[in-house]
Amino acid sequence: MEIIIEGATISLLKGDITLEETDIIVNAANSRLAGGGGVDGAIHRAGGPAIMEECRKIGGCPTGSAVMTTGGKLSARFVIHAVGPIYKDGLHNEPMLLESAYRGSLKLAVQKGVGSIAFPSISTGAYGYPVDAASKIALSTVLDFVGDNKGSLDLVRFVLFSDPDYGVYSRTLRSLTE
Ligand code: AR6
Repeated sequence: MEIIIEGATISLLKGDITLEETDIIVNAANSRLAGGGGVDGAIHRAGGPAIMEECRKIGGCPTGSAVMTTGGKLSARFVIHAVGPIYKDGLHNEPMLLESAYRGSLKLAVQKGVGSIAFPSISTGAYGYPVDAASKIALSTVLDFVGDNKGSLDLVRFVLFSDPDYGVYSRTLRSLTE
């Protein structure tokens, strides 16, 4: 599914984000930038050790923030490591922290002057954020950002790892743009 807003394409795909050819792919990292399972494990495996070397130098990243490294062997030139919240009950600042992880990533991409960025569904795997609520935050943050930063990004893509997640993101995008 794809829509164009203010000249920027917002696209949803089902697939493996490590294969994306956008300038940047975003990793759902932890605050120690220590690597792990899920999309984090997949990105480090596919991108090779150069990514972890830079993560070690950076040292860490607070929840709700994002940092950038090389893309190593990936097609993407850069990886943004965004740290989403661990979901408890929705009453511990989780929505604000998730929005801030997305917004911080988008700002870094614009600062770098690149045109395209791909996100996974941050926090909805090991960190337990309900995907419906997370999709609303993810997509509304992106839509707000491209509206406020016209001409800065050509393509913002979400790469969803399952059919159900793709379905949820599609419904949310439709409901936010109708
Ligand atoms: N491409 C796209 N999406 C993927 C891929 C992939 N190759 N692999 C998994 N996903 P998670 P989190 C989806 O757990 O919830 C790690 O250990 C997955 O199905 O990767 O933010 C980190 O080190 C889910 O929809 O990230 C942290 O400690 C989404 O990516 C912690 O997990 C996010 O799931 C972060 O947890």
